[in-house]
Amino acid sequence: MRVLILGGDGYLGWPTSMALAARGYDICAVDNYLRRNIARETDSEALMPSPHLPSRAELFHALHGGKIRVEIMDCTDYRRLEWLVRDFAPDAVVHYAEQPSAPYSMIGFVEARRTLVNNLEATFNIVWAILEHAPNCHLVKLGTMGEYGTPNIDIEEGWLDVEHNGRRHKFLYPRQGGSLYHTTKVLDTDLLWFYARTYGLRVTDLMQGPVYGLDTAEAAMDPRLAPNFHYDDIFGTVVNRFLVQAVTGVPLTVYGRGGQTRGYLNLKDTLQCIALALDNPVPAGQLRILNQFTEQFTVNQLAERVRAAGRVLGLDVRVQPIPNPRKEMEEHYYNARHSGLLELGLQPHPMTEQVLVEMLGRVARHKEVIDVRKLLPRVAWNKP
Ligand code: USQ
Repeated sequence: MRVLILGGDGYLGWPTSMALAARGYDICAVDNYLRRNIARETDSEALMPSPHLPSRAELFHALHGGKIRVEIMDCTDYRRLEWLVRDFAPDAVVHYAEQPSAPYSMIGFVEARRTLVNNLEATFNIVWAILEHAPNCHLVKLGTMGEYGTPNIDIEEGWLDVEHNGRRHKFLYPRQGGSLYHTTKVLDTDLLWFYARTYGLRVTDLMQGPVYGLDTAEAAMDPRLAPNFHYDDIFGTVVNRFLVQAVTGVPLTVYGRGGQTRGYLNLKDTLQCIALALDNPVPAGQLRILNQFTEQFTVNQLAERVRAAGRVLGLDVRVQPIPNPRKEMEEHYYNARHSGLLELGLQPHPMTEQVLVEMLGRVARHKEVIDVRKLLPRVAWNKP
């Protein structure tokens, strides 16, 4: 299979590129280093340095033998993107090429517009490049569980049967993103559904929860192949932040009451989900939505897990709730269906104490370069 990976330098894009190349697929990884640039601009650099994409691809080739073609280009440049789709002729595209940080999208006008323009244009352009140059291609797009928000009813997988005045119709499940970033993903889904039902595009939209982990079969070959690990308030997700706080003795920053429930998954499971989506393409004209997470728990429960794992390593982990910089529900009902990927064959790797202990150990090896000033939130929602 020939797979074009947009956003191939990212936390998910790079491990995905290696994992699919290791399966023998022809891979082309595309990136414009947007995340690296924003990280530099906002003083949010990753904990461990990672070489640029061509160097990582060369290293992977030297150690594994698998080949990853690299194109450094911007997916919002339609002429270059359509040239690449014509030239590479993909069977599938995995689309991660989005500004992925919710806090970044809430800093102010410039950051909100950059998020909106990048995310919507990248999605719009890849849709058109496929329609014009590779119409049978399967588009596998990374969405987010955050598209649904935290409604007071069960969350279905993408669609909801609605009965109204005695008649029934199936609609996209109602969505309400909690940040401008999450809202761009809602808009992406609407675009994809329009192009699927109107032009016959085939799409899988994966609604993913926060991902954790550094450990993949290919990344284990050399530390320079590891996925990037951010712990700051812009790119660091709550799991990474709590691990770094535990190692440095900074109290875990639970935002508000800590009852925020999310669906989490191991990076190894993201790689499985992508492979399962690719190996089971959808017919033309279909938008398949799958909820991509394996376990759901609250921020308080996560803090307790990290505290328990810290005890194993002799760390005295403290928890200190702080005022919530975000506008979100802190206690709420949450029950999201996630059977689609299990039915396709996903074998979950749960967040065991052992998994957390291993991650704490990895982080501890870089303790001396951790900058604790990056640990407190700098971005508040609702402050234009
Ligand atoms: N949180 C804390 N303390 C912290 C950091 C976060 O309590 O120090 C809380 C947040 O308030 C939120 C929850 O933890 O309720 C998750 O926050 P997060 O920063 O881990 O995740 P989020 O901003 O939602 O974004 C991340 C990824 C994004 C992906 C999303 C999936 O950055 O790309 O789409 O997870 S989801 O959360 O399901 O929308």
